[in-house]
Amino acid sequence: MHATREALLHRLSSGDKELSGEELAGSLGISRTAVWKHVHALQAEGLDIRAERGRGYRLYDDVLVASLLAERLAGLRIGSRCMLMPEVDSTNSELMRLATEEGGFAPDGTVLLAERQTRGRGRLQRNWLTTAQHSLAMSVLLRPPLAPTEVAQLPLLTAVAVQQALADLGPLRIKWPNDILCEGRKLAGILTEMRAEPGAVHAVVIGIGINVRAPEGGWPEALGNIAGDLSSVAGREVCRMDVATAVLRRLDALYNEYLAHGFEPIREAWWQAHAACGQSVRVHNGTTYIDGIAEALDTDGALLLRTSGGVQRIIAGDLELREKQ
Ligand code: BT5
Repeated sequence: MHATREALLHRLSSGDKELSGEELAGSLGISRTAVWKHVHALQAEGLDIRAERGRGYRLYDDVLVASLLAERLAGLRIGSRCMLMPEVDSTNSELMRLATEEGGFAPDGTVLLAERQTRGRGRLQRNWLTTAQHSLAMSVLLRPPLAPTEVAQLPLLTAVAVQQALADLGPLRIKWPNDILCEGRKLAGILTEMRAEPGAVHAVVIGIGINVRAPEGGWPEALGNIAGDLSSVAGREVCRMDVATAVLRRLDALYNEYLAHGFEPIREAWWQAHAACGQSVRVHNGTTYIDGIAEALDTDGALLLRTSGGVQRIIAGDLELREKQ
């Protein structure tokens, strides 16, 4: 985006009141006429910026601004570089390319957000729906000092970060392995990918998709009974920049705690937030259904399931809650 327009959006997104043409001109180092021209250009791009006579300009859209996010995450590892793209295939794929392709420059802590994903991905080749202006699609690059086997702990840590960061909005629970639910509806999902060779991890990309508002016109039929959104849960309009900031700050704090103290405190927090501790569940592991009681989370993220034949370790799959939450 044009640098002055990004700076203008940064200023307009920072507060919740009108800013006069004079204030904006002063802080951006341009004339009031130039402010007016840039506002017009942004309006022509479809942004809802209104000029109130005698008071100034106000932004009514929930806009993502990379420089504002970087400012809010200043000094943290996560957000050391923040990028926003209007459209990508998948923020995970794009960030992995930026991290690993020849000349790949993206440093540890890089955050990539996109307004639209043309091939948003879930686990196991599934699709993830991102709706422009209503969803958050973001990926975080880490270059962790971990063994490849320990990387499986990072999506669990991320689920805890999302659950804790947004807990004020409603009673959010984690569903193994990486869903964030509220009253049985999925509000967010996490997809972690890595490039490694035996003994060395080069790049881990953690993708987080969050439904901040439902799509206009409602969810597509396939998601109608599954998906939920934060604004409905909170009973008010939730702002995407605030959600992104809260989640990434919490992720940064938990990741530092994890590097300093290991997985145990994270595992405990994860288990406390899990929707089915000690409850009856059914797991589909790709080939069969296994019924049992969710008994614990193993250190590598496997779910320990007490079945009629003893405790089974479930490494991957989908979990169905058998009891009402
Ligand atoms: C996930 O997979 O939940 C991981 C989703 C990760 C998405 C982020 S967005 C940023 C980054 N870039 C990417 O390309 N991906 C990451 P899984 O557990 O496999 O769940 C996928 C299933 O969730 C689908 O098969 C649908 O049933 C359902 N689903 C798809 N879109 C959804 C949505 N927006 N809200 C709720 N459920 C959805």
